[in-house]
Parts: sequence; C-alpha cells; structure tokens
Amino acid sequence: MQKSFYLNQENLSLLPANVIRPTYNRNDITTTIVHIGVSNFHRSHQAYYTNELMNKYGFTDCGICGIDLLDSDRKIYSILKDQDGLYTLITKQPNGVNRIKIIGSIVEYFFAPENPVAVIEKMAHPNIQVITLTIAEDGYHLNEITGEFDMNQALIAEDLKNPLSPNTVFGYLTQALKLRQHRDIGGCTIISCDNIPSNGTTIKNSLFKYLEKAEPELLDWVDQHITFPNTMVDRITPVTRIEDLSYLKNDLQTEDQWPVVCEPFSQWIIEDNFATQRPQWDKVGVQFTQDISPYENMKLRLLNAGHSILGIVGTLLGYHTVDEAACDNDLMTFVEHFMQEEVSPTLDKTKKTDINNYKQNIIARFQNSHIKDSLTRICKESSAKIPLFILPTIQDQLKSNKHIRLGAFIIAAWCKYNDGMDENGNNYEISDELSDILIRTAALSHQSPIRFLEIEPVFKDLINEKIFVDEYLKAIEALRKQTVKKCLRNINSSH
Ligand code: CS2
Repeated sequence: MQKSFYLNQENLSLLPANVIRPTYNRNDITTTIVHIGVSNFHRSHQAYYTNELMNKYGFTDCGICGIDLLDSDRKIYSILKDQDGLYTLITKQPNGVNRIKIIGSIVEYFFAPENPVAVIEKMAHPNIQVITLTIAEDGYHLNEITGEFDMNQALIAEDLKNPLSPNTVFGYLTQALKLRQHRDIGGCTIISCDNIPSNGTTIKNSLFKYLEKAEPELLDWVDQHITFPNTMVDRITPVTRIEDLSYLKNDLQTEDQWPVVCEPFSQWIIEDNFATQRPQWDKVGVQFTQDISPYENMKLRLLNAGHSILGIVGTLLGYHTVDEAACDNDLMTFVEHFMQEEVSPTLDKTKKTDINNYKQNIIARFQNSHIKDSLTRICKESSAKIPLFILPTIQDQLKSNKHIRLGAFIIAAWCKYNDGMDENGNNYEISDELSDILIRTAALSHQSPIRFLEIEPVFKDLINEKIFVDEYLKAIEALRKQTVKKCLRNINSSH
C-alpha cells in the first residue's frame, strides 16, 4: 500500500498530482471575512467560492476567519486546527467521477467558548468587511409561535447578563459592533447563509430587538453602518461518511479527518446591498441581484420541500438515501405533481427564473446516486423545516382558493412518520427538537387524527382552515388503512 500523508500545510506539496490544491500562498492572504458556524455546508459553498477567487484570480484580500460558537463544534474546530484550516472537497458527479480539491480559504480559526475576547476583537478588526453566518434555525432564537426574536430564551437572557462572554451570535455581534463604533473603523456587511426566508431581514430584525435591550444607544449607528443582504444559498452537502475518509486515504494518499462531500451544482445569490467593498464573488459564479425573493421562494418551496417529501415519505417506504427515494416512480411522480400543481402557482413568474428548468434540474440532482445523502439528515428537525418549506405553499394556495390536497397529504405522511416505524416494520429515530411532542401527538392521532394539527409551534392556526383540515383527515385515514405506496398510486392516478 502506498504511503499516505496527513493533510496540513507542510504536506500539501507531497499529495498526488490529481489532488487539486491552493495555487496561492496562504501566508499572503489577508482576512477580511469572518464566518460564524463552520458547517459542512459553509465548507462546500462559501469557502469554496472564496477559494476559487484566490486560485483563479489571485485575490489575496478575501481570507476567511472561521468561528464556532457551540460546544458541539469542538470536534470540527480541533480537526481543522490540526490541518491548518485545510480540508478536501469531494465533488461527486453523476457519472461517478469525483473531483478532489483542497480548499485553503479558511486561514484563521477561533473556538469562541475558549476565547470570546479574541473573537470579539477579530470581528472588530478594521480589515473585516463582511461577517457571514450559517447558524441554522436555532441560532436565530425565534419564538416558535410568533416567529419573532425571543428575548426570553435562556442563552439570550444569559448574554444580556454577561455581555463580555456571550453565547449567541447576538451577544458577539453587539460587542463587536460596539467596538467598531468606538474605534470609528466603519461598518460591515452581515450576510446570513441559512435556508430561512428573508434570512438577512430576519437577522437584522432580531439584532435590532436584542440591541434595544442590550445597547439601545448603538441602534442608530448600526442602522447607518451595517447592511444585511438577503441571500439564496444552494449546494447539496451530505453528512461525511467514513467511506469518504477511507477513499481519500486509499485512493489519493490523503489523510483528511473531516472532508466534505458535495454535488457539482452550486448557486449563491446575494442581494446587492453591501455596506462595504463587495468581495468579488461574482467572478466565480455568485450572482448579485436587487430582489432576492423570487429565487429564495423557488429554492425553499421546490428544492427544500422536495427534499422533505422524499425524506418523510421515502423513510416510510423503507428507503435510506435521497437518490433511492428519488428513483421510486410513484414517489417522484407525487413530488412532481406537488411542484407543478401546488407550488408553481405560488411562485413569482415575472422574474427571469425558469421554473420548469429548475424543477427538471433538481430531480436530476436528487437522483445523483453518488452523493448518498441520508434521509436521516433530511428529516432531522422537520418541525423547523416544514413551516419554512411546505406550509407557506399551503397557506398561499389557501389564500387564493387553489388546491392543497397534495400539501395536506404531505402533512398527514409526516404525522405517520412520527410513529417511528416504516412500512416494513423497521424502527427509526425521530431526531427533532420537538420529538417528544411529535411522537406523543402522532400516537394520539390514531384515535383522533386532528390532534396532530394542534402542535401550535409548527402549524400555528392552520387547524382553523376547514378546507385543509378536511383534506388532511382524508389523507391520514387513507394512510392508516392502506400502504403508503397504494396511497401514492391513488393520489397520482387522480391527477
Ligand atoms: C435540505 C438542505 O436540510 C435539508 O432539509 O433540504 O440541507 C439542502 O440540501 C440544501 O439547502 C441544499 O442547498
């Protein structure tokens, strides 16, 4: 067996020639971007684009400083520290040929719980122009019922009490922005890269609410010096599997403790609303636009919703990966009908977005059999995803008196999913912040199916929509009596 090399700066030159590596000198790079939440997605997406900018165009002024806030991020932090911020991106093409690239754009890295002061200092450094975030739904601290920033959440209350050792992004931003004002070094642009509608507006509104309580005298300055562009981010990035590590070691003599896998497709659209000089990401395929909403809705309601359907119904059918579920004709026909009949009418067609092309493209992306995106990843935290990916479609359709039958079926299938057992009698885990209530309510729904719609943090007042409730009740009754496969066939044949 050939000798393999630990991935780090020193060994870069020893890696085999077919491993593409940074062509730039990482010591020459200036950090101008801070990123909070160094997830797999950040590494396949923003860090990838930034690496391209350095590799292809020789820019030296767009280095990223990664920051992790959560205790659960300790592992990725220590691995990347060990690897000098380097990692391998494995792009898995549908034809089975992989593209292997070492990404070097994360040139600095902090673990906030260990050194909060250094993190605040970094964000307040005069070179920092942009602060980007992937902090997931939880990181926004929104109230489940109202959807507004929740001042009463424990970590927020703690940050208000101990402002110099914050836990949340709001605590950190407040301290850093205060320093920036004090030092008179100007503002910066804060970019959310999470899959939530109007992500920039959401982080802005929440930060303003936090500041009203924590530092009201900073509000005017933030209003004048900071912008919060909305964005649409897209690249399917599965959980890294042990097989990916072995493949790199055995086939490419590269020992990377946490590589990232992704699909070839990638899209990033950012509202053109920068307080500072814009990183020239447009040179490497990023789009800047005045109005993000048509793109954002298209992505959340087609791709993310499509994923959730494959995840929920695919799990019930006994599948384990997205491509397996996407190759089931009955299921995929259902997804296509849903997209065509219930999602498309809610999308803005006045903009230059080719919805039909987009739909075809995502079906092919779902069917890429090399990605092995697990349905467990997709179904995780469905109680946070369904209100963002599926319910807005149902609500819009109800408002204009249009079909919601397929949407109601998805919700009924999700109720059945929370029984925790597939059609073959195999159990699976419900991994969700609300798992207790989901499981309990799904159990109660065997006697009284309507109970599931009483989960207010998810459904709000949907239970009052008679047309929806009638369709949901029909769907759940069918799902309890017949196999999922049979229900899909019935519903498909009536279209
Ligand atoms: C997925 C997303 O988590 C999910 O449910 O739909 O992570 C999806 O893979 C990404 O948004 C793709 O850009």
